[in-house]
Amino acid sequence: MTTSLLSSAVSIHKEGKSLVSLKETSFMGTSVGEHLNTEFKSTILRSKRECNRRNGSIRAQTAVMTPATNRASQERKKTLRKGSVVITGASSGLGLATAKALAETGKWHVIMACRDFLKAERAAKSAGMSKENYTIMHLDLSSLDSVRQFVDSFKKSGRPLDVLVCNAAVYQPTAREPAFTAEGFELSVGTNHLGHFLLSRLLMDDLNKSDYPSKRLIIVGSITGNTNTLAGNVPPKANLGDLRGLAGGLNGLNSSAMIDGGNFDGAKAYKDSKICNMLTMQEFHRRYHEETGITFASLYPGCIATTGLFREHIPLFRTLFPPFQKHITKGYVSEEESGKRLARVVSDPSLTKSGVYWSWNKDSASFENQLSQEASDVDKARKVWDVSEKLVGLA
Ligand code: LMG
Ligand code: NDP
Ligand code: PMR
Repeated sequence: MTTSLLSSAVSIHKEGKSLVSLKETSFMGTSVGEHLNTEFKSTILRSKRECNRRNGSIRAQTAVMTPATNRASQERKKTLRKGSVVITGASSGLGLATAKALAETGKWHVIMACRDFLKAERAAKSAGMSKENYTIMHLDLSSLDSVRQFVDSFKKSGRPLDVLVCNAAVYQPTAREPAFTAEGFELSVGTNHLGHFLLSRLLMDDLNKSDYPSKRLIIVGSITGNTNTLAGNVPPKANLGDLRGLAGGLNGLNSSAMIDGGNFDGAKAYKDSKICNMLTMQEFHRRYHEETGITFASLYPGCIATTGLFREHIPLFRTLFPPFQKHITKGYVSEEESGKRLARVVSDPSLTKSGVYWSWNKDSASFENQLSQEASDVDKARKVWDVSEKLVGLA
């Protein structure tokens, strides 16, 4: 234990470069550097704000000079229709809590994209969501046919798409052998990354067509995929290597089931899939933000230690993990709180910045967090995109 603690500590140190190492190191989910350079950042922010205010006032004056436009925009504000948001994996945990938080406002219609219709219906009912605020549609992310069928049915439904939340995930920490998706990809990466990759690519047009004031694509990430944090240094660590396994199709036959080509490890596969999620969000941002105005974002919602994500872990872990996170790391958040956080990333008018990985501090205030070196590697993001495109049949 001491040895691994020490060696992990060394590896953190090695990864960074002097001051950078301090800046990039997060402890308990909050960047250490965040505290150190708050002063510095707030100075920059202040001057940026000054600048915005100046530009803003010019814009405001223009608006006053064109009363017709002004009236039109006021009119639009008054009649702002309900937002339409698709949330994958909304039948439990974070997805359900987010659906509930959004539905409760009365301003959103939530399309719960779930693999188990009955479970989703029961979950929505027991969360107290009223019928007019949600629709359940079938989606099994571990089958690309199902993803395509979902997209077809969604398009036929005629509903607009204002926000898409890629939230569903599986975690197989105790599996000795890999399991596979319908197309034969290792299950965690196949579901968490490839299923969502195809889904979001196929729904880009619909998002782009939305006339909602702020359209967004949100892909849930996590701290454990980020090796610039303590949590990300608990073995096995995420690492995509040179993507040889992914390029080979993750089928465990003529290629490894792991992205980096190594031996199967369920916990690592999950963490790798989260890196892919965070890289994909950034690649979307680079390719589409300017042209479409869509906001692309990822987040670490906090450690929601009680969700179904840990259903396959050993009972001892499931018993000890919540008190460990509550009392020792203090990284714990309730499902309700995490749902409010994600709901803000969906709907808060102040969280429109694109390309951001959001996290929250202890007072539940959001901040733009730093991703690890690998999770922000531009070259790797492009490669993951290109290889994934081939695997899901888009290229
Ligand atoms: C792997 O094991 C499994 O092999 C794999 O199959 C998969 O499950 C994977 O990530 C999932 O885990 C990881 C394993 C070993 O971790 C454990 O088994 C520990 C389980 C922890 C669960 C909770 C423990 C509870 C403890 C007691 C709580 C009691 C409750 C309390 C109530 C409270 C009352 C008040 O992991 C290891 O190998 C251990 C090594 C851990 C390494 C940690 C990494 C550290 C790195 C870095 C150091 C940096 C230093 C900075 C420090 C700053 C300090 C100020
Ligand atoms: P849950 O297991 O509670 O929720 C996961 C959801 O994904 C469930 O609704 C599940 O459906 C669904 N799902 C799984 N496989 C598929 C599939 N093949 N097709 C469609 N839906 C599927 O876990 P969480 O709420 O904790 O996880 C939600 C997100 O939060 C994940 O992206 C996870 O990585 C992330 N996260 C979680 C953290 C935590 O501490 N819990 C921390 C950081 C990030 P079903 O109900 O049918 O099983
Ligand atoms: Mg971790 C320092 C804080 C911290 C935080 C915020 C998390 C979050 N974890 C922390 C620390 C530690 N964890 C330490 C010191 C240990 C060794 C005792 C530890 C262990 C541990 C295990 C075995 N942690 C875990 C596991 C899991 O199986 C979970 C996992 O890796 O799932 C992939 C997990 C998690 N710890 C977290 C979070 C958020 C998770 C789970 C989920 C996720 O990343 O999506």
